[in-house]
Amino acid sequence: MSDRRDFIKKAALGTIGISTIIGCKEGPKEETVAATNESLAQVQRKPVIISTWKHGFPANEAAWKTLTGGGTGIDAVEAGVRVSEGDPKERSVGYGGLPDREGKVTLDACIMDSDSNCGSVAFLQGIKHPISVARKVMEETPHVMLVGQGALNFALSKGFKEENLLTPESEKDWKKWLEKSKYKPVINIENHDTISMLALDENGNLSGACTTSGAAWKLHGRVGDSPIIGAGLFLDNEVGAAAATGLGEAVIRTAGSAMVVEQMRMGKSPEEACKIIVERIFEKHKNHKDMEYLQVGFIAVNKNGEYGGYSLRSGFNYAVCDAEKGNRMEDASFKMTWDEK
Ligand code: SD4
Repeated sequence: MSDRRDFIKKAALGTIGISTIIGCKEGPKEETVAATNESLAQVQRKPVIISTWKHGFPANEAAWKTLTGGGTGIDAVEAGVRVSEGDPKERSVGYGGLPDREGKVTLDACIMDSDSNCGSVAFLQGIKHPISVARKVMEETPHVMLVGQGALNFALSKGFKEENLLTPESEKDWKKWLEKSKYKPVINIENHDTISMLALDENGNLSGACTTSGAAWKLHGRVGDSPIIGAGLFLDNEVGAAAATGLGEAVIRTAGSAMVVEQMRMGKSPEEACKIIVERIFEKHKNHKDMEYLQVGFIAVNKNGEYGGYSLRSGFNYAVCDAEKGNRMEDASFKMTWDEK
C-alpha cells in the first residue's frame, strides 16, 4: 500500500477527519472515532509546517494548500514563503523590505530538500522572489550559492523580472533613520524579520526555506545567516530540520541551525535542541557588544513531526500547521526578557 493510502486509511480510523487533512484552518471533527495510540503517533504529526513569526500564518496556509494539493515539500515551502516576499506590508522580507543604509533593498534566501540538495542567493537586488531564484540555483546549476550581480544576472537569464523593491513607506523610514544613523537592529515581535519555514510531508520527508531582506540599515553588501546553509537553515532528512531568525552575525558565528539538528541527532527534542544552541549563543555573546540588542530564535521539527522553538529574549513566536489542530500561532519559550542584561 502506498504511503499516502496508508496515511488516509489511518486517518480515517483516527480522531482526525479526512477533511482536516485537506484544510489547515479547520480543527478536528467531532464525528470521528478515537484512534489507537499507534495510529495517533503516526497520523497526527504528519504533515506539519512550521514557520517564524506572524507572517508565518498566511505563509503556512499557502504551503499547506500546496502540500495537500499534491505538491512536494519543496513546492510547499517555496509557495509559503513567497507570500511574505510578495507582501509590501512585510517590512523585512522581499518587496517592501527595509533597505540598507544606502537605501538599497538587498535580499538573502535559501532552500533545502530532503536529499540535501540546496540553493541560495545573497545580496540580490531587484527580484521580488529570491526564494524562487534560490530554487533555480539548486535545480539548474552545479552550485549552491550565487551572490550579488551574478545572482541577478542568473535570475534575469531564467526569466525573472527586475523591479524596484523599495516602497514609499520603506524609503520614508530609511530617510528618517538617516537623521540619526544609529545601527541597533532590535529584532522582535513588533519588528520581526526573516521568514523561515520547515515542512515535514506525509511521507516523512523534510524541506526548508528561508528568506529575508536582512537587518535593516546594514552596511551595503552585508550578508546575514539566512542564505547560509547550516546557519539560517539546515536539515538532515534522517534527523530533522531547523531554521533561525534574529541577529545573523550571532547565528553564523555558531553555525546555529546545523547545531540544532545535531542536538536532535543526539536525541534532544526540537525545543530542547533549540534551547541548547540559544544557551550556547548566549554564553558566547554575554560579553559581546552585540548583547545589548541581541535576539536569536530557532524553530525545529524532527522526523516524528515533533516541533518546537526557543529564543534568547522574549517575544519570538511561530506559526504551526498540522491536520490535528490546524494553523495557529505559538509563543516560543525564552531565556530572558529584554530588561534582563
Ligand atoms: C539577518 N537573520 O539578516 C536575519 C534577520 C532576521 O529576524 O532574521 N531577523 O541577520
